[in-house]
Amino acid sequence: MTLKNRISPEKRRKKLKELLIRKNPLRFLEAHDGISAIISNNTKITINNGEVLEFDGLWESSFTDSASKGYPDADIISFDSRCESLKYILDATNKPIIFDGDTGGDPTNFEYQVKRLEDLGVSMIIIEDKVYPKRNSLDETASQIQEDPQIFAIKLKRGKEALHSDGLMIAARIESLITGSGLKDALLRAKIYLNAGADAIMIHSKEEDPKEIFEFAKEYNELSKNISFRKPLICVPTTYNTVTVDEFEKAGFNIIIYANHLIRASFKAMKKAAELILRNGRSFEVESICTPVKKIFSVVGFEEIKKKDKKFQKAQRVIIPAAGFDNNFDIPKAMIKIKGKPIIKRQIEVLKKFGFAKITVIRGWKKELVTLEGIKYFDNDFYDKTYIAHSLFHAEEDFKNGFLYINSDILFTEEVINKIINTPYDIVLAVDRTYQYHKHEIDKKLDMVLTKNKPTNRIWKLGREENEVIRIGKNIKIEMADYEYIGIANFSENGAEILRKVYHDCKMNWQGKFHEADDFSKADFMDLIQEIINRGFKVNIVEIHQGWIEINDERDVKLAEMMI
Ligand code: SPV
Ligand code: MG
Repeated sequence: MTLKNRISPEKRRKKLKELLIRKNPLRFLEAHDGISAIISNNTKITINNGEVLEFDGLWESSFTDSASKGYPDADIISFDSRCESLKYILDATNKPIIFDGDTGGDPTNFEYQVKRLEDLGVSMIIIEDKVYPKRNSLDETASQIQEDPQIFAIKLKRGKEALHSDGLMIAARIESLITGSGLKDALLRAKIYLNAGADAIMIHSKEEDPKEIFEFAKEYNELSKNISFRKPLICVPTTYNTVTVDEFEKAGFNIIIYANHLIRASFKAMKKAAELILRNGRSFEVESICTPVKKIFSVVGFEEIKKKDKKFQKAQRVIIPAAGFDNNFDIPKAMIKIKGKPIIKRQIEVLKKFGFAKITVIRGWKKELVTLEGIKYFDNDFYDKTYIAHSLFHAEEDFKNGFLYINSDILFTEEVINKIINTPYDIVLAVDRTYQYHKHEIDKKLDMVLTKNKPTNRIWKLGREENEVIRIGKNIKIEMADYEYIGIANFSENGAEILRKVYHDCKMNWQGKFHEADDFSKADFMDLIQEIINRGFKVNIVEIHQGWIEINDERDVKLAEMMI
């Protein structure tokens, strides 16, 4: 379903009355679910004189609604269930709907049905003058019991009185030709029903020969003259299917309902497909009679969703510096496979769930190995002389909406990203305290963080309080540290601007050792963060508890593979 065909119930309800004034005859096609309603609604053809033909509205049939649910048409499917199908049909079209109301139940039932259909925006309900529970009219041997016409007339009146507006039309369906009561009875009933306030008359027949239908139409025209008003006349040419629209028009019919053809056509096609798959032991042979998956996606509105997804994608980029040389691996860390999938691919999969579609990667060492599609690349060809802070600035043009910074050697869960992107801070680092519990020997210097407020040991308080970094670096002793920085940081637009200003100022003016680096050219990301703090800007933390792993060596690869 797309949102294109939205229309208010009030507007839709009136459409049939408006159409009946403008056009004759009207053609209605059956729909029994959303997709058949899409076909009924969308089908258009151009004929020789250039005229475009389409159906004027949709018929919500009791036969095809029941059959689509695998049930017989015998008043078994509840009114609620019929309305459920109706809702999907209404969603697929802005054309008028005629609802097949069966017998309408007893007069009280009928009043409630009228109310419900009116609220939903249906333009016409047709009830048949048979006794509940009815049997489908097309079956030659089913028992067909017709209602007393005066009792039926009361039901019509009660329905009309229950109306809240003048949009919904109530039509009487005469079954005399189905039950064998004949033409005379049909005409008698027509008069009674019209006098009771019926807004239209439907005459039904199950004969292949249209003779009795045409006879009725002729007499109906006479009757209309005699009573000095004429209400629309409706037919359902399922059996007398050789009669053309023009012929019906000449005879005086105003609405023609093609009542069951979509379900019958689809049944045959479905059966053929099922048999072909069994016969061939594969589905290849069935493709030529199948609609492509993409076509189905497109008619039900998937393309629109994709377009909107694109429009509302996060403007903010993810920047992943992946230029550095590594001692432990012979390929860039971003490309190390964890259970067959490169780290960077795993990172992107998580990020996409949060609407991050713009990913920037800075390559350097063995850049030819980092070639994933859909990524914007910058290359730091001097990766051996200038370190990560400078690598990052190769992507400076992508800072403008703020950015999410992620090291290329970590795996993380959705929870980690969810936490860091939902903080109000300009610059925020994701930190963890689990280094305290690391069982394996830590033989690598970790990225340690000291914070303004000392962390509490109560896990339930995680991430609740605002806390700032006061020192960051590898030279902070583990015993002294409050947290470990995990390699993910978020910069708002303002945060990115602070980072830019500090970097460029240092680049121009800095001399000598730069925090833990020998000089500015060897600056790590953390050295830059320390400089930002020293200049009085706030760098906040968001505390996470596990859900990430840094891949330093083969041992970590194994550990990660165990965790995934
Ligand atoms: C229907 O489509 O459910 C109808 C028309 O009521 S018929 O099946 O011909 O009775
Ligand atoms: Mg029916």
